[in-house]
Amino acid sequence: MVDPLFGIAKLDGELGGFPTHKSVIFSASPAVGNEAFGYQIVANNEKDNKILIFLNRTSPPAYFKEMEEFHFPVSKNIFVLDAYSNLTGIESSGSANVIVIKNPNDKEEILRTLGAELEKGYTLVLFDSFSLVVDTFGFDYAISIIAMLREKINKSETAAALLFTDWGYGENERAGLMNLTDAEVVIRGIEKRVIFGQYFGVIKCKWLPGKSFTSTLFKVVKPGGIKIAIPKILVTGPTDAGKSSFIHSASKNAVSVDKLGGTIALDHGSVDFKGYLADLFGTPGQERFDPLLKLLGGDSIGVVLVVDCTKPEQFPRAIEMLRKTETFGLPIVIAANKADLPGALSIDDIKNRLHLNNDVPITATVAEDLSRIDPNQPTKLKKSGVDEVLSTLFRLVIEEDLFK
Ligand SMILES: Nc1nc2c(ncn2[C@@H]2O[C@H](COP(=O)(O)OP(=O)(O)OP(=O)(O)O)[C@@H](O)[C@H]2O)c(=O)[nH]1
Ligand SMILES: [Mg+2]
Repeated sequence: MVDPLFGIAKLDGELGGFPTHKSVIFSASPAVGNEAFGYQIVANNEKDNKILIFLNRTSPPAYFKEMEEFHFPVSKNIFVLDAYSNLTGIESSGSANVIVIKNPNDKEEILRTLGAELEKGYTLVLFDSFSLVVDTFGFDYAISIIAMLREKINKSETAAALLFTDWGYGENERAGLMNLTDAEVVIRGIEKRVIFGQYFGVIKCKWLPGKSFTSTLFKVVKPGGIKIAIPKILVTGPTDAGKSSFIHSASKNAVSVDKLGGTIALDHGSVDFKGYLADLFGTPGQERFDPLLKLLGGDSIGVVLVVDCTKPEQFPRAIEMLRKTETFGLPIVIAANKADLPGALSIDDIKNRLHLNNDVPITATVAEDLSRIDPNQPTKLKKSGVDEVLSTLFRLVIEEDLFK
């Protein structure tokens, strides 16, 4: 077995993976779904872990169909304890990997069957859904299930995830339940008449006492699963530094409003990279468009400052643009672009001449505009450092807490 992961970089980073002997509850407000967290965890561990899904929310075939819609593999390492089918009268799939509860209303049978299964060497157990256990049988029974689960995972190499929808239960009962789990991740919607965004954040982790955590926007996409959503990254810098090229290199579907090779309005590109979805907005570089800078900078949550590393005379202009976009103070990464050209300055040289804080990351990049390369002509695509700039910036951005 390989230690389980959440399969969501932010959670794996903050919690150090999904340690065995631990239970993590995902509590979602009713308006947002939490099922995708289960699919994500299952999909990221099916290769190296033996997984048991306690399923009372839907039927095993419906569950696997949903996995396929995410393009997640359904392997023989995934077992389902089916506490659903016999409620509906629909026969369970009968597959070797499905263990059927004869009477899903019989809490003794559930406790007994689950207890027996938990002796069978599963390394990961998922409850989908634990709040349905509470709704059907009450808090006392749910607590007895967690107590049994804790006892079993304490003495075996098992980790457990519980999906929970928070239907406004009593504070004391809820707290009693949460206290029995090792970590709690809340999943919430940003609501204003409609839900226009979702975020999650760890609010408790017993194995990392004293550590503080931040909340993160996310999207659920099919195929793909849970992606960290970064709504707006600003890409700015002097004329011709390579901002439009950077955005085209970083994203598959970028568009630019250009005239005679220079940007006159903006660039936009969507990035799907390492579990992140981000929207990049590029500014023009020419001074005559400066009135646009503040507008384009608004609502950004991170900045890429692109400079041409053969043109230090433009560096004061780069700093002026940062000021005019009113983005000082946001996480920022410098793309020291055109690093392939003769006369490119060293990273240290650029740092000194830009007079920026020493801890601002700088990466040498080559970002030739791939969209301008004739697809019919054989050519060597030049691109380097672009992904590194993105991953550094994404890491800085998600360390900031948007919701505190
Ligand atoms: N050699 C080299 N050329 C580059 C690189 N990045 C961009 N270029 C070239 O530099 C020129 C300017 O690139 P753009 O991406 O249009 O620059 P920009 O910053 O968007 O320019 P404005 O929008 O006018 O401010 C183009 O001809 C690009 O092909 C690079 O890394 N190396
Ligand atoms: Mg441009």
